[in-house]
Amino acid sequence: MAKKAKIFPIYVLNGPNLNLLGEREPEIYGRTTLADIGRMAAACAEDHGLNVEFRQSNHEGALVDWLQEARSGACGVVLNAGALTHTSVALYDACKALTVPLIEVHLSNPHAREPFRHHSFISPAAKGVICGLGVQGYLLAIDALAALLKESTK
Ligand code: CA2
Repeated sequence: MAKKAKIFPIYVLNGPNLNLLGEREPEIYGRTTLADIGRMAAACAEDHGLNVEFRQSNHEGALVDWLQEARSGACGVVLNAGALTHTSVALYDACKALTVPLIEVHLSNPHAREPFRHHSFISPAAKGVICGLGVQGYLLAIDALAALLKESTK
């Protein structure tokens, strides 16, 4: 019998303070919690026959470790690096080293906010960037990765 190829999960990685979603600043980030987003992401991936590995850390090094892990353990990455987006060369290097497609996501639109949020160290390493669409952005990113994966396995 022919062996079925293993499909790795989509890593959905979240950076500092995103664990506070739904608790503070609902006017900017909405009322949905990160756990809610995790459940919605899992359901969206399942519709595509995929799984997600959904994680959050307040620590830059943990995110670097997970991005390195994704090189051999993920079929794609959705990254909301939080404020590290605007500061982290280490995350830029880890994103550049990815061997799978990366979609950068932000709940808010950083370009419509303070000037220090206008630059992203992630964007140059990303296949695409989605911002300002709230939780929907995560789901659109999963849809996009599913389409890319389908295209690459044709
Ligand atoms: O809009 C986004 O998704 C951001 O990545 C969120 C980051 C911010 O630094 C980026 O510029 C844009 C902040 C995440 C902190 O989230 C909180 C949620 C609730 C209460 C306080 C912070």
